[in-house]
Amino acid sequence: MNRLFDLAGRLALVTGSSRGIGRAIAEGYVAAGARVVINGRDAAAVAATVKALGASAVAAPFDVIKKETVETAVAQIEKDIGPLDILVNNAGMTRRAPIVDFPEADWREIMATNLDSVFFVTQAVARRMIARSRGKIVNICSVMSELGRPTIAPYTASKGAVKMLTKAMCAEFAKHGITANGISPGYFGTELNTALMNDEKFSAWVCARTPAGRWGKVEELQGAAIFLASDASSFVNGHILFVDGGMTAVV
Ligand code: GCO
Repeated sequence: MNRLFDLAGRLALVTGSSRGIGRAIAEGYVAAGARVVINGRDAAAVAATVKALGASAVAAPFDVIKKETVETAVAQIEKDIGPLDILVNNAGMTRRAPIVDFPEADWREIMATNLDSVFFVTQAVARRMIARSRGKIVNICSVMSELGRPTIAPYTASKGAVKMLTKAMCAEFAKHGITANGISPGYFGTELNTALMNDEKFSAWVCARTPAGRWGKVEELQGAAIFLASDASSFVNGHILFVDGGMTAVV
């Protein structure tokens, strides 16, 4: 049974993996036997994460929102480190303000980080996966791929788009032996949510709105990420797997 979830001999690129959900997924992949390319814009943070993860981790600090940079970086990774078996499009950010007050620059930064990056990195990696007739793509969506709440409209729009991009990838890539699936986290204790976790009222709302009655721990995303990157999900495609403590199952 373990063979189904074994990532030994596989190489994964996890964008935005120097911290938060991306780092947790990278740690899970190392534990499952994979080598992992750690990515982020901050080279020092990437280096620190690689040091912490050990010999199975390799640094690739590049900006995922620039198409040319992405193409060069992916070519370099495949030349210097090896062919990518797994891609996790995780890089993401948020800002919070009412729609009518939302600055244009913030809208564009969120869409570039959360959506353009998924498109550009997937273009570069999937082209090579197609040539090899195999690959596993995992896109980090959100409960906001399905639900809205005030002050995060750009983030919500971006995560809804990532959900649909995942299904579009399935439509084009499945015949090449590639699966493309999404993971939709609920409310997790990450830097992206520090302000919310420190807000007693909001945190109480999250715990009441989540059937599990609590915030998620990032290590609780590792199982879903390993499943969707492994042979265990060979006939799972275009699926969005919610890891949200039941939030989207209830009113
Ligand atoms: C917020 C939060 C959410 C969650 C996450 C859930 O402002 O409501 O940041 O966006 O963090 O996206 O999947």
